[in-house]
Amino acid sequence: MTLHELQTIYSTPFFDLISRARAAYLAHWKENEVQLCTLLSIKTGGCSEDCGYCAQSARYNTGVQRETLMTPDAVEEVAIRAKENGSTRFCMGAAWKGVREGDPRFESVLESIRRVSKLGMEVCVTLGQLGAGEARQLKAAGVTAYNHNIDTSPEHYPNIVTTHTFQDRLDTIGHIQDAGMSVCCGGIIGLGETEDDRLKMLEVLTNFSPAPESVPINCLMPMPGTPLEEQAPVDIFQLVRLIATTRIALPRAKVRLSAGRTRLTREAQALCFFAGANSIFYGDKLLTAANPEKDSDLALLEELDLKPQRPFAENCDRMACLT
Ligand code: SAM
Ligand code: DTB
Ligand code: SF4
Repeated sequence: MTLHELQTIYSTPFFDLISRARAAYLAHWKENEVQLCTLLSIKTGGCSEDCGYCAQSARYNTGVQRETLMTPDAVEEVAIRAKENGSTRFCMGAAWKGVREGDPRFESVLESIRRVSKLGMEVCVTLGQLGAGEARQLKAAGVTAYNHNIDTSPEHYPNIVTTHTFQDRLDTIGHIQDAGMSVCCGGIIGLGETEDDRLKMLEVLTNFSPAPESVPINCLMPMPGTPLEEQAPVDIFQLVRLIATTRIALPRAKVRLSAGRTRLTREAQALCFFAGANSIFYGDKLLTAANPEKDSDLALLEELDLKPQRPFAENCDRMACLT
């Protein structure tokens, strides 16, 4: 899609926009379901990169304690509990610039992936930059989707990160696609970007081939000690418009209402679900930041008559099961 097409959708009168997004959702998704994904930080803090929003960058004093890589046994234990709690997707994140074939830490992550994939959940990892060889090994180990966000528009990206480029992100995404993994790619809003920057980000996502399987939309959680700690919260109607536009532009993608839900009311989240969000991170911690309590999320879904998505093995008409 072009920027102009996205601007036209985004600026539709609000209720017409969310009605259209709801129709796009109903045309492509059978049930009022929300996927619950568990996120686990398998290696926390001490990252070489300077992403201005991130509490895990070694360049800022954020108070995040560095932790070494979790062992496959420890990861497996958390994954078993996540499955018991109803998660159908398990996402492991590492605060690294990237991964290299032959590095013992990469071998350890491959073993963790093999263990989690045997449990029957979708396996997602976010390990930073990778090349063709690393991507092939991850696919062979059982990765369903690789999360690598473009985060903002190509123009705004250098204002947020200087240690790697927007093109580096696209190159990694190309390797993920070539290896046959699904791409989970989205961004953050609230980084001081314009609404057009958000649509330019969406323009890049809509031109991926194949289209991203999931699109996380994070609202900046301003982390003390980072350059973006003073950023103002995102306007809820701008968030809803962006979700609706994403649902219309990428109707088959899981649109994940990601970081920042602790600052959204129940009513705001209901609007986001109506506008097409159909996935959330479930569990009281994201990587380092807070997320709503499990019980309050389950209560919210129940009040909205939304069901947690069934495990993908029972749900095989979805794109995610085919990958
Ligand atoms: N190091 C890997 C990378 O950069 O892709 C993976 C981990 S990184 C923490 C994953 C994503 O989390 C980022 O791309 C960003 O979209 C999101 N994120 C990180 N810190 C955030 C914050 N403070 N608020 C909102 N989203 C954040
Ligand atoms: C994504 O887009 N959001 C998640 C996941 N992918 C890895 C991470 C959110 C991180 C929020 C900040 C933190 O916990 O430090
Ligand atoms: Fe490192 Fe990823 Fe955080 Fe950037 S977003 S500092 S690459 S962990």
